[in-house]
Amino acid sequence: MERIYIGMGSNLADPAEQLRSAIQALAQLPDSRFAGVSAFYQSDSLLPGQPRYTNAVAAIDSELEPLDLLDALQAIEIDQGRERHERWGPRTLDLDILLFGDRLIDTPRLKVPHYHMQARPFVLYPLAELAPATLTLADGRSLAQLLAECPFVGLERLPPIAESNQPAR
Ligand code: A4P
Ligand code: MG
Repeated sequence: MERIYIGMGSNLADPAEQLRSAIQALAQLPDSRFAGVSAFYQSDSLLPGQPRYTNAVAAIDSELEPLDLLDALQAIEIDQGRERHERWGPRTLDLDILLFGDRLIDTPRLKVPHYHMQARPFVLYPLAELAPATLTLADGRSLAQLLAECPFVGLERLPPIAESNQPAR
């Protein structure tokens, strides 16, 4: 089993509901165990003119190979109505593999750690709810260092509603 962190984002069609559905789907992944989810966070889109995003990070422990997990995540995105028209376009659901154990993956379809995670508050702050501050990325920087360089600006942490983010058991 390897610990995998998955970044979730949505800015269309009731984003919080999209994330809750994604959590239920992640809890059903084969050969995997759901290990937790952060609070939900809202922030403006990095691209102007798009609706605000809701983001969260989930953790799973899995025996899936990275590309099999990517296939499964893309199937969940499509299942929830994701249409790819333009890069960075608005989306019902985006699932990014942030970290996969301590693997460094650099293939055409999959790059891990996820390329932009190190400077995005809407990734780092929810990740910090689940991962130890001593967690170290492939470039040697710890999560604590990345957080120190990434101010909590423009981010709104939504109050957790009693266990509503957790998958049904
Ligand atoms: N791919 C490569 N590595 C990975 C990985 N680690 N995890 C490939 C998942 N996929 C990975 O992804 C394009 C291709 O990346 C996939 O086919 C896969 O083979 P995509 O999801 O179709 O494209 P995208 O999401 O439009 O592009 P990208 O670069 O992933 O965009 P981002 O970085 O997700 O940015 N503002 C806020 N506040 N919150 C957001 O979540 N997100 C974006 C999109 C812009 N602004 C945002 C947010
Ligand atoms: Mg993506």
